[in-house]
Amino acid sequence: MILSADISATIHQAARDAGFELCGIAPVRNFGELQLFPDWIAANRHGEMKYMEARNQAGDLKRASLANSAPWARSVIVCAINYNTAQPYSTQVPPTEAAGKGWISRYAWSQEDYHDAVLRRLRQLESSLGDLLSSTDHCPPATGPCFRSYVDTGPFIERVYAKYAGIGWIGKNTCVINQKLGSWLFLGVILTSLEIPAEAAALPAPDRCGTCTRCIAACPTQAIVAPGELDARLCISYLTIEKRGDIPQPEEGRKDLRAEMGRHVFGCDICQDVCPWNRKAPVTPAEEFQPREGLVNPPLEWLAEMQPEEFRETFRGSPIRRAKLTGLRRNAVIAMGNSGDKKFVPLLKRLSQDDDRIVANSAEWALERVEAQDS
Ligand code: B12
Ligand code: SF4
Ligand code: SF4
Repeated sequence: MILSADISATIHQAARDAGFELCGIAPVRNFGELQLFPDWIAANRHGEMKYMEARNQAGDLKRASLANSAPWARSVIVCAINYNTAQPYSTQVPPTEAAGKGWISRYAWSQEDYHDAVLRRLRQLESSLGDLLSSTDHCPPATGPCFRSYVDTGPFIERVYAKYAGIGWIGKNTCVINQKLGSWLFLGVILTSLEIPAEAAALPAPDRCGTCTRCIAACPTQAIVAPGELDARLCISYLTIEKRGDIPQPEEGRKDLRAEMGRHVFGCDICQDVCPWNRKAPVTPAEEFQPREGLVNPPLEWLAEMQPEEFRETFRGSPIRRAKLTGLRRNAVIAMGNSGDKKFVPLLKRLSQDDDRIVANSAEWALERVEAQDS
């Protein structure tokens, strides 16, 4: 039989064996950060991400507390894996190399979709823990599910549990940052009905942002409205990945979001690129996170003209499918407008007649923008 004090060490070792760099265990509590969530939703900061509004039968927001979404859970095992690769940061690409090219964020150019890559490892961890613990009195079969693994899809805010599991602190850019590894980390979470003894749980990592505000200053859309508080509706990551339809036209007193998207075609890394804790971030040897050919600085014409079959082929098993073909083409067309490069004029003229109304609308905007540039 495994003694309580050994469980934490057993879990950490099994996580390392499954390929995670970091692992920690958080207790289930109503942490202060979770209490900010209902106001965040009430302020509509989640935009069109309606799944974040999910409520349980009692009408409580699921993500606000595990008591609302998984009342059987007693502890949260949080694992993290480094996905950084030996590629330049978006803020470091020389203008000559960036010209006419888009930017796909670091997490998304990978060989394998991170959801699959992380879930595979979580399942391995789950199964070794199941084997190790099933014979002990910690996990009697009658108590129902002992482990449930999630990457992104669980109805809870992973980063809050990552903080209390000691993985890292939540930076002013809202990302979890580890002192040694930086923030290029995917999180994977296993909820468990196992009561892991409090003394074995890690302490929350101390906040090491200090007086730095680089991420806030560098964000092109001012989406970080206060330290640690993001208005997703302004975030380029949201606009390029989650936002369906047209990118909204400028509101009173605000700059044009399309113009601020720059050359981003999927996601955005700026607030992490400028973070001093990523200056010496190590790179991963994991094959599945290495970039697919053609996805670092991809040519904008290629993306803007992509057809359904090529989209399916190119992005099979890639998180980029989430933007859908329309979204990716829309983003590429907007990036052409932002390039100011007149070589795109003939293509933009053609695309302004595209059958896809969203692409056509964006092309009209881009055409106007390119033509307005001084020759
Ligand atoms: C929805 C979502 C998004 C949305 C919204 C992001 C956001 N900040 O909320 C969008 C599409 C914009 C997005 C973008 C990105 N995402 Co995302 N995303 C998620 C997802 C699915 C849910 C996050 C969530 O619940 N947000 C809700 C808000 C309220 O949470 P939060 O910002 O963390 O909120 C806390 C603070 O804001 C604070 N707070 C709230 N109000 C206030 C007010 C004040 C005054 C203060 C001080 C604090 C404060 O308390 C909050 C908790 O209530 C998670 C996976 C998961 N299930 O958790 C991945 C996740 C957070 N994303 C991830 C990644 C990698 C990204 C991107 C880097 C991808 C990219 N390159 O484009 C960017 C990063 C942008 C950024 N700066 O956050 C990783 C983060 C890993 C890490 N190291 O932190 C996660 C954990 C996925 C994973 N499994 O690895 N994402
Ligand atoms: S991901 Fe980009 S747009 Fe979003 S908060 Fe960070 S810098 Fe701003
Ligand atoms: S850039 Fe500075 S303020 Fe922003 S997350 Fe990194 S250390 Fe914190």
